[in-house]
Amino acid sequence: MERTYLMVKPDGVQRNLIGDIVSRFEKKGFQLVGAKLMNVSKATAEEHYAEHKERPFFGELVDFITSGPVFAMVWQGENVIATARQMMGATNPKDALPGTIRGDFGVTVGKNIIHGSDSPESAQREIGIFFKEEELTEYSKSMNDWIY
Ligand code: DAT
Ligand code: MG
Repeated sequence: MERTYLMVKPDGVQRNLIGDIVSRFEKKGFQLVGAKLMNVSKATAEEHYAEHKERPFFGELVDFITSGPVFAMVWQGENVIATARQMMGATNPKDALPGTIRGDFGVTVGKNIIHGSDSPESAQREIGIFFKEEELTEYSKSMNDWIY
């Protein structure tokens, strides 16, 4: 089953949005595999956002993601990577539709509430950056019979 890395960014944690965000993915029918509230080190932030290191906003991005605790999560389900991206909404909240997380809660691109992996390769890479194998749980949920 496909897995993705999702992270409530420091603005989402400070704004008490962890519960709402977790609830959306739960209600959708995805399964939580691992989660933790954590501080991100500068080195981890730079590794996570390595693809953006030449972009002018890279420094701000690293400063922001290390500015307070994040809520790191791994979710599992059919097409969870692409579906979670749709549920997050466009990168810039001004373009994100109502009903999406960024559309409902965000205003500016620099504080857009949530991160989500954008491909199977980035999901595998990002899960590996933030979680040890033993922090992820394999369990069956009877509710899955009513989802699949
Ligand atoms: P996403 O988070 O939707 O995958 P991304 O990978 O292109 O978007 O960029 C990573 C983060 O960098 C994004 O969530 C917010 C920030 N960012 C992107 N474009 C930006 C810009 N033009 N100015 C400031 N921050 C930006
Ligand atoms: Mg991205």
